[in-house]
Amino acid sequence: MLTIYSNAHRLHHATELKDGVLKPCFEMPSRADTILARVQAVGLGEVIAPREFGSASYARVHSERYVRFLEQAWSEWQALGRQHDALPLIWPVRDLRSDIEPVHIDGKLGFYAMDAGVAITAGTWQAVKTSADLALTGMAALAQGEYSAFALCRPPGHHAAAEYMGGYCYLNNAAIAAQACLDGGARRVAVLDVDYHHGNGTQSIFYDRADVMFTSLHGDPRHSYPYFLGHRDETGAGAGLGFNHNYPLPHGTGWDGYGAALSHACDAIATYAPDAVVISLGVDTFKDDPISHFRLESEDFLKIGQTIAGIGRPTLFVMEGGYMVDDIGVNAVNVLRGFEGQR
Ligand code: OKP
Ligand code: ZN
Repeated sequence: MLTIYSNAHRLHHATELKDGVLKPCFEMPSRADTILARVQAVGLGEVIAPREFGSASYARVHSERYVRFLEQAWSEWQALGRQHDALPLIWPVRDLRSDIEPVHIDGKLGFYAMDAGVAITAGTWQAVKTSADLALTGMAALAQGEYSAFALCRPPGHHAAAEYMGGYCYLNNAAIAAQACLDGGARRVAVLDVDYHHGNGTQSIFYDRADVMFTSLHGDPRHSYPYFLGHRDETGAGAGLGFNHNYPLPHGTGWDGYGAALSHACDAIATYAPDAVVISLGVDTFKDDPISHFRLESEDFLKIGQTIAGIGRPTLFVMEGGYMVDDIGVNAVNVLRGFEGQR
């Protein structure tokens, strides 16, 4: 399987507010390094650099003003003499207005952020746009006849929606790739999100559309981040009604519960008959993940890949979460090897 990778991810290493304290993000550069090392160790296939696509491709699923904000936030922050990571500190909850974009950077950060896990640093935009380019390059490879590809994205993307960032995510790499597939002439794309956390951003972007079916298996949002989306009764709206499927699962879920839900989800995706499948590949479902609560073993990730292969469609894997860095390479690449039939 082709892997698309860039060193640009290293330009982003930020702090997050966790347990009331600013700490280095669990989403750290060594994650991608470990996955790349495993890709090379097992000889998964060629590793190529991304092409540059540019903001117009990102603005197919994000608003132009949001993309502009991401691009300019660090220089606006720095212009005030600030040197630490740019983090939001006020949010437009319920009856505050969220229709007028603030001018001040402190207002803008809150306006465009869902949480305090998305710091912007000097290198963030370069890393973020390159991450989206990885997914777009992977989708371009499928368009040129590759049956599968692995975009080794970092930062991840699935919590980012049309106009907000959150949960370590800035641009929604999977959604940008899915949209590019449609723009290239496909009629239907399925996005399957197997990260531990609900893919709220991807769901939000495609919620009222029938040309992208979104399916997510994740920790029940009553107990797990992102808390405010990902319930079973969110089934789509308007033309998209019936094209959104959530499988919230309880803490402690192991292969029995997970495999059953995944098989059900993949059967529904096969029935949808998409031209291509995009997998939001998180491996934070692993038993030792430090911020998640499922109990998958490393071997179970092979079975995830095998089950996805059963859909029988060209497939782009887009890296999302997974924070047990020691095992993230084995677990992520196990999904890819399982998909390929453990060559
Ligand atoms: C990103 B991805 C829990 C804090 C949660 C945000 C988690 C973002 C996960 N104590 N922080 O979906 O892996
Ligand atoms: Zn996650």
